[in-house]
Amino acid sequence: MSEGADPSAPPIPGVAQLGWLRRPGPAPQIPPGHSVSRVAVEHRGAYELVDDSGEATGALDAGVRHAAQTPFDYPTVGDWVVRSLEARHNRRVVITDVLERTSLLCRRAAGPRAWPQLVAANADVLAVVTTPAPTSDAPASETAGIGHRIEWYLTAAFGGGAQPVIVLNKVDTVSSDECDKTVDVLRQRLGAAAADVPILATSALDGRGLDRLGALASDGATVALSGPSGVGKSSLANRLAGAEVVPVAPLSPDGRGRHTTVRRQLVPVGGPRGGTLVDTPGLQDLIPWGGDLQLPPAARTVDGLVAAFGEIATLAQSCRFADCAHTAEPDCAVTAAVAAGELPTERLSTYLELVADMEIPETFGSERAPR
Ligand SMILES: Nc1nc2c(ncn2[C@@H]2O[C@H](COP(=O)(O)OP(=O)(O)OP(=O)(O)O)[C@@H](O)[C@H]2O)c(=O)[nH]1
Ligand SMILES: [Mg+2]
Ligand SMILES: [Zn+2]
Repeated sequence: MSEGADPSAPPIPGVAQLGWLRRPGPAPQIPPGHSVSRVAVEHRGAYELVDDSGEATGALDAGVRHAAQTPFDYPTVGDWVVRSLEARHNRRVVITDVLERTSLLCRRAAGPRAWPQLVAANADVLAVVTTPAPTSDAPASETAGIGHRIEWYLTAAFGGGAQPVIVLNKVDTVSSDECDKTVDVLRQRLGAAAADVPILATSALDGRGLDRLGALASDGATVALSGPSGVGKSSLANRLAGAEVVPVAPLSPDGRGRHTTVRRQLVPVGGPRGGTLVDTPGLQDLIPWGGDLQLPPAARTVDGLVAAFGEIATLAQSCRFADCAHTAEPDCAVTAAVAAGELPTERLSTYLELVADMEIPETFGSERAPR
């Protein structure tokens, strides 16, 4: 329990491992007959909750549901919620409040309409899982994992208040030279962000590097695992949990993932001094939500785009126009850097695509959530 909490109050069953002690600020007032739990799994209209006293299924209080305007008002995996101790309807406890988030990973859902999909709340770290070159003759930049736009994940993490790390999994499938080469390619690819983004080499098969990943998910910290299908997110979660908590399936014959994981799920790892992982379904690309994430100001210490594309942000200060789009404008310092070979073309094209995809129509927010 946080400092300043009433010592005579019943112990709040938000356990250290689930991250309750990491929450900043004073402990919230919990009404009598209620306690706090963390959302482990989200179903349509129901939530699997975990806390010290075990597991429960919760449903959103009707008043909270009616007041909800956008997807940000609904609980998501990783959220801390206030819930009734007693089950009321259909043996479900009632969720009466969603506590303020310390971070939020949010993507723009696929489809013609811009709509935010909350991926995980209160994650301290976003681990972007990828894989090294599967064969020695494949160029390192065209590997299964690195083909996706890794900077987009970093933008979502930085902008949502989570620390990104890159996890290069399946290093047992390549030589140590190939692994080193892939790490170098990744570092170059990340430009100025490379200094702020650790790269971990792991194998869920032989256990290499798992201590480093496990160390990130200790002392109540939450690590969300994201990345394309088949890179081994669920295998890493199971390995660190020491049990088959989430399903894993073989790759299809062409070496692609099968989208085995179909739901986001909190996976406690490492015992009482440990933390939690969030296993997520494979995503070929993650378009960060470009609108307001409704986080407290302290959670958004950096703008995601600036943090993920620092060298472009620096160059842009020398463009002639303050609102330069870095495409065909005269005296554009960014396109000039590309022409001079100082900024990789792919880095700028990834950036421009991202800026276009993150655009949010003005009308968002005035519509009701589609549930
Ligand atoms: N050689 C090797 N195989 C691995 C490793 N990690 C996972 N695999 C295998 O890769 C396949 C896919 O693993 P998953 O853990 O299901 O991958 P995922 O990222 O969770 O995939 P989705 O749930 O579809 O997003 C399985 O056959 C695993 O056994 C690893 O470190 N080395
Ligand atoms: Mg999986
Ligand atoms: Zn410019």
